[in-house]
Amino acid sequence: MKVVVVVGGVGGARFLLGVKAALGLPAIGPGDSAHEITALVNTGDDVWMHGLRICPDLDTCMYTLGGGIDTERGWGHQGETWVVKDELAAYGAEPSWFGLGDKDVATHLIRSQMLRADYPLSAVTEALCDRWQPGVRLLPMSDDRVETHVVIDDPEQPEQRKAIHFQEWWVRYRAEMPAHSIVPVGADEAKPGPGVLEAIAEADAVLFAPSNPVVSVGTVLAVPGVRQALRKTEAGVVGVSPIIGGKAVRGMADACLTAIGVETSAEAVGRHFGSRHTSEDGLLDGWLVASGESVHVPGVAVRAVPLLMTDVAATAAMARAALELSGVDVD
Ligand code: FO1
Repeated sequence: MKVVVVVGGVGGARFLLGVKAALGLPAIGPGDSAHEITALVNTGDDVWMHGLRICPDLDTCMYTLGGGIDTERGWGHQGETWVVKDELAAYGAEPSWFGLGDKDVATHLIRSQMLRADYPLSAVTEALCDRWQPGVRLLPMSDDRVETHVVIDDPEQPEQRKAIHFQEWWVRYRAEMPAHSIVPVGADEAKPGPGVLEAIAEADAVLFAPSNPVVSVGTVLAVPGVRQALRKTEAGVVGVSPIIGGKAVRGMADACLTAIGVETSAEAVGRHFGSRHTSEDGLLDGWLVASGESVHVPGVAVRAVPLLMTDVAATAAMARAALELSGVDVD
């Protein structure tokens, strides 16, 4: 079976552990199975810092599925140290608010070196995954530069507005400054990465992980051609709500939803993605919401199941429910 999952960072990586388990693969590391899982990963969070290209969502998926992640933080290596970060701060090198881990620096050095040698991000990711063996194919949504910027009131001149990189809004300001708009800069000129459209066309099932519907799933959908491929594929397309009981499970999906004028509820997000069959730009056939919630999304089959990814078994049950809702039967 070919399963495609649209993912962002922490939530997406955790969901992929469950998709692997649901298909009989070990959650961590490679496994031999007739099933093929392809993750279409958001690259809008990517950023140049201290001369290094950082790809948070690709790295979070790679480390989580390869067994290197710090499960507490949800990003970066376990057993990480911060000597380089402290040395940079001693030089007064900005930004000092971003947590650059020593082990992480090795990943960024390899990636930055390869990018400077004109390898595309997809080839870089493949090379890095050679070591980590995530057991799923991690495809950047695009090899072209797309960076999510957030328009806020300028802290220095409140009556002015300014755009800052998503990482600054998210990490430095904890998304506490209201976002007037969220813009995937470069998306219009970006092309889908190698294999992205083919994976969607050949899929037996396409799932939207419970990632941030705006800056993660939304950014992947902003790459020209992706929405059309999703509307055309034979596969059932099923999303998993990242909102439970009107709250974002983690991260700041609520701050992002407010920025685009969508209410923070499973129903509003489901309607935001829309129905593939009864609207001309909708994407969903099915929408998985949390037990006990009564959600109606016109033209979309809604199912309520436990949605908290408390451990791999719970996540595998969610993944199985999503796959069933998409029309495939998981043995
Ligand atoms: N998130 C933080 O909240 N603080 C950090 O200092 C931080 C550093 C960092 C370094 C590398 C990396 O791959 C991710 C990092 N993240 C950090 C997480 C990242 O900002 C977010 O997880 C994603 O961008 C959102 O999906």
